[in-house]
Amino acid sequence: MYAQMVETGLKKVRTEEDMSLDEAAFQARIDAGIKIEPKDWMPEAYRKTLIRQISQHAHSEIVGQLPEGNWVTRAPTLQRKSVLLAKIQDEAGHGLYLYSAAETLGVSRDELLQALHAGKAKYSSIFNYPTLSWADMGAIGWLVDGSAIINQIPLCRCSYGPYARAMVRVCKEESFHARQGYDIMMALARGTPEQKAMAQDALNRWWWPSLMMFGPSDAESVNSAQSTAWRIKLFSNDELRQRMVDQTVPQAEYLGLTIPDPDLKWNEERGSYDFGEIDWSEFHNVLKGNGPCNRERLRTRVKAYEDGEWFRDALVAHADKQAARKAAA
Ligand code: FAQ
Repeated sequence: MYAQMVETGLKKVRTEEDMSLDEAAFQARIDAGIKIEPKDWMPEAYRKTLIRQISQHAHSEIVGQLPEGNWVTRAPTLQRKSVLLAKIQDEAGHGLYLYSAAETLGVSRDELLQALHAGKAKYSSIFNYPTLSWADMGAIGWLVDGSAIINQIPLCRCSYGPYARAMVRVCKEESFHARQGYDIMMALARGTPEQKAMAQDALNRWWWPSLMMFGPSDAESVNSAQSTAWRIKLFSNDELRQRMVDQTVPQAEYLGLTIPDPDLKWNEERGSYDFGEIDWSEFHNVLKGNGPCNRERLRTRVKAYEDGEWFRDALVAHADKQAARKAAA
């Protein structure tokens, strides 16, 4: 079945000649822009790729609550506190839609969580960095949610129906998140010299990790070619990263802040910014579990899961009781 493959960069993509009749029909539906739904036939590798990506995405949303959760009790005003709280609750909601979307592929939420808690499943590298000041709430909303939107808008048109539909609502909420982050940055940038310095420091620390969120360069992205053929990915990691830089530089200029990249330069010919080399050794180190907060994040998630066991048990007991009552009626 996997006899003939075509090399595309680092990744092997299945050609028409390799495909069974079912697989060729499946690929033709994807090429025609028809959504794949849970009960449709799909190649095992497509199912596995989606489970991998959607569950990593769900884990990112859930673990992603932790860096901001750190500042709920220290938000400077009641309004900032309620906005931040609402945003963090939205992230929990995103995790839940995404776990539900993954479950439509025949995997249970418990299995997915076990993989996360055992350190086997990935979540976004960005959430392994500490939040040292209130300005980090601004930088996360502006840069991290901003990057998430750029990555996720195309996913609203991806080939798998439940994932694409979940993304529509997620993207709407992410837009509010990015806006609230920029609003914090604006208040700080227009504040006292100390506040502006705090905003600059947050930008300095979050800029490069935000660029890393888009994943390895196209030349090193092992999953891109096949995911693109299956329309799980509509744009490459580098294309989306470039979009983020082009969109964000003018926003930084408006704030009067400096992007921490001496090589950043407008390229007249390309009509976009050239930017400096990303430190990929830092990215790989974070992925290996050695970022500044990896261990703390995982420990916190495992503890929250264990502490919530009584509540999950109560829900199941209640559901069982309801089902028994219905059956007896
Ligand atoms: N962190 O071959 P590729 C958010 C892994 S949500 C960790 O390019 P692919 C909202 C990748 O999994 C943020 N691992 O892989 C929020 C693969 O390893 P594997 C999450 C990364 O799948 C805001 C290996 O490297 N968003 O922020 C990362 O084609 C604020 C090779 O990479 C999504 O998950 C990374 N940054 O492309 C919440 C969006 N990058 O799995 C709270 C959906 C790569 O083979 C507060 N996901 N890796 O072992 C995607 O679009 C893709 O999965 C990519 C990676 C682009 C992340």
